[in-house]
Amino acid sequence: MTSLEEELARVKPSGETFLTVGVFDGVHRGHRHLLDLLKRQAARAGCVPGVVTFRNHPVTVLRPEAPVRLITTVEERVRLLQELGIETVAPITFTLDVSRVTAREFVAMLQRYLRMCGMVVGPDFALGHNREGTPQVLRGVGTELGFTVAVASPYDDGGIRVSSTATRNALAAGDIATASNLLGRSYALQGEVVHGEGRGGSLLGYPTANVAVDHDLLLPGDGIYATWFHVDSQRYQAATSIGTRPTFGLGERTVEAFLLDFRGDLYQKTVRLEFVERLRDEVAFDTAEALKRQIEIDVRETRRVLGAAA
Ligand code: RBF
Ligand code: MG
Repeated sequence: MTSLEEELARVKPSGETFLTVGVFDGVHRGHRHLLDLLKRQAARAGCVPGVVTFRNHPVTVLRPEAPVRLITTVEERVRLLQELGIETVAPITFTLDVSRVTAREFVAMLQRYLRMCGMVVGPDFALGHNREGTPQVLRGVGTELGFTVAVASPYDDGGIRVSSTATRNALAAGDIATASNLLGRSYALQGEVVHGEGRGGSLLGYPTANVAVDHDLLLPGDGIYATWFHVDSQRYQAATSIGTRPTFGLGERTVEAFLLDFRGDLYQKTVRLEFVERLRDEVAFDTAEALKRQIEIDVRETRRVLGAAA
């Protein structure tokens, strides 16, 4: 058995499945349009709706020189898909070996291991080696092997392109409103609170929770953001800084949240930062004093923004 087959064999669907295949990064509004069709088709055929999703982005394997950072971790994608009623989610690892599997071999595996009775694909979809498995080719294979192929209409939002790439571009520019609009929910980052340098508390009087984020995740562009900090089913207002802290000489890029109304130990907790609005660029201040005065303003701005949004 190949490792792809092993991953597929681990999934135990509760019945025959209607499937779609893709990264589904962000699980954005365009994805949900396709998933709605998938759920309808599955119900009509008496099958379970399922998604085969790549853990890693295929582009990072096919063109390592052009790395793509993800909007959502595979764990978040699985959770979001399940919340949408996708009963069977099969995460698979994209490798060079997987890239060489023909479309026909691939769908035969989906039939064998996931009991696929039908597929839903997007209009620009192509599967398998050299993207040979276009919707038309898949239909032909389906007729032979015994599964149906439905093609979703392009998702149209009054001419706005809803895509993972558009969402990544908005995030990189710090445009949280556009990113959240494309996603159809507030953009958020998840991570674990780790130890920082301790300078925020001792030198600045603004101790921060440093949030360690998966290395293959995209971060919003460097800058200061008004955020909600979710931990232990509570949420707190937080002024969050993403950047290299040039005031103190360039360091590693960190995500640091100053919680406005909370003092206490958060180390090792898994937290979620919900981004509401970008407040400003990160600045190299001449003195710690000057930065401190600016953070005071950031805190006021954060209260204003989140007070209005609450
Ligand atoms: N560091 C900078 O070098 N420039 C900034 O403009 C800056 N703005 C910040 C704004 C807020 C609200 C917070 C919480 C931190 C900011 N920092 C900034 C990061 C700060 O330097 C860092 O938290 C401490 O040095 C501890 O690592
Ligand atoms: Mg800190």
